[in-house]
Parts: sequence; structure tokens; C-alpha cells
Amino acid sequence: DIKGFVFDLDGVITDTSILHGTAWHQLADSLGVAWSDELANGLKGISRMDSLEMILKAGGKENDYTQAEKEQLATQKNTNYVAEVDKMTPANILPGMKAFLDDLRAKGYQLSLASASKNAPRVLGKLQLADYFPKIVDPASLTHGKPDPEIYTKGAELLNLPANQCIGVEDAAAGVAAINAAGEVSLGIGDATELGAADMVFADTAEVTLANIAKKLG
Ligand code: B16
Ligand code: MG
Repeated sequence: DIKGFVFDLDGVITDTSILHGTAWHQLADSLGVAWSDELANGLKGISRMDSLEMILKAGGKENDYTQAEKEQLATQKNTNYVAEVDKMTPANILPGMKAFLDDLRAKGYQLSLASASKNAPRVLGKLQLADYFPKIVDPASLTHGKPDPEIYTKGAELLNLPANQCIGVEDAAAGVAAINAAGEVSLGIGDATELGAADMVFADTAEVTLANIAKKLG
């Protein structure tokens, strides 16, 4: 029996990936690294420093900066990103997600957050969803990022539930892989081909309801 849900944030509850993308694009331009949709897509669910490494590698510049300089570049990106986050409102919650969270809460399911973002509490505050997620995995506590199961394992542990009683909710292939490796039921939101490893896939957040999940679980 499913008793808990472990949520990703970006791409599931709200679309911060657009804001992350814009901030990284700005930084890539300033470093002379060519930007592409492919590069932008590959950054979903990937930690801040790993994202920076991917961008530098794409431009053949991974050896051009010291660790201190890289940290400065990541801080620069984050400053630009946070300025955009601070403009967010509850209108930025993805379609159907507020109703879904309300339904889960009303029916007594437990919720935790498994976002790679160190800005997750800030984003949830802007969306006025902080009350729904008193349990957030601290991404600074992780040794490995998605697709490693660690973040989803910790998400279930925060709920004191065995993995197989939790559904992990994700929009990124790396996140679905993490959920599967953690032994949780994986719910993917997005392209069915890209998220083919998920136990169930919904094309859009608006389709994610308990009734539709029950149908897919069979
Ligand atoms: P921050 P998620 C991830 O969020 C984003 O998808 C990814 O693009 C970002 O680099 C990462 O958070 C870290 O974010 O710089 O705010 O710590 O999808 O895991 O909710
Ligand atoms: Mg995501």
C-alpha cells in the first residue's frame, strides 16, 4: 500500500528549469560557451556544481578555471537565478499540482521533497507551499546526485516509510533512475520515451491525480 509521496520540485511542482536555463545561458554567453537546447535539457535535476562542469566541458573549458573560480561562477549564476525566483508567486505552480497536494494531504498521505536544489525552501515559500513540505532532503547532505538513489532513499526515510510504500514523482530521466534504484514506485511526468524507465508516465502535471494513479497501478 502506498502511504507516502516523495516529490521532485523543478519540473514537477513548478517550472524553475526555465529560470535555471536563462541564468546558465547568461553565464555560458559570458564564458564564450555555445548554448543549445540539448545542453539546457541535460542540466535538469543536476546539482549546481555538476551543471557548471557540464557547461564548461561543452565548451572545452573544464581545465581553464581553478576550483575557487568555479565556485565564483556558480555563485554568479545563483545570484541571477535567485533574483528571478523572488518574482515567483503561487500562479507559478504547475497545472493541477495544488489540487493534487491538497488531495494527498486530505487523504493522509505523507509528503517529502527530494530536490537537488539548495533554493528549494525559498521556491516553496514563494509558491506558498512551505506548509506542505516540512520534510525536505538537504541536498548539501548528499554524497551523490541523481541518478544515484541517495536523495530518494532519504526522502522515504524522512517519512519513516519503507521504499516500496512510496511513490517518487519526477520529470527527469536521471530522477526516475534514482527512484527506481531506491526501490520506490516511479511516476514520471513528461515524454513517455524519455521517461520509459518509469513505472507510470503522465504527459502533463494536470493528469496526475490519485484516481489516475490508481488506474495505472492496476
Ligand atoms: P540550485 P530538481 C534541480 O532541481 C534543477 O533541475 C537543476 O537544474 C538545478 O541545477 C538543481 O536543482 C540545483 O539547483 O542551484 O538551486 O541548488 O529538479 O532536483 O528539483
Ligand atoms: Mg526535476
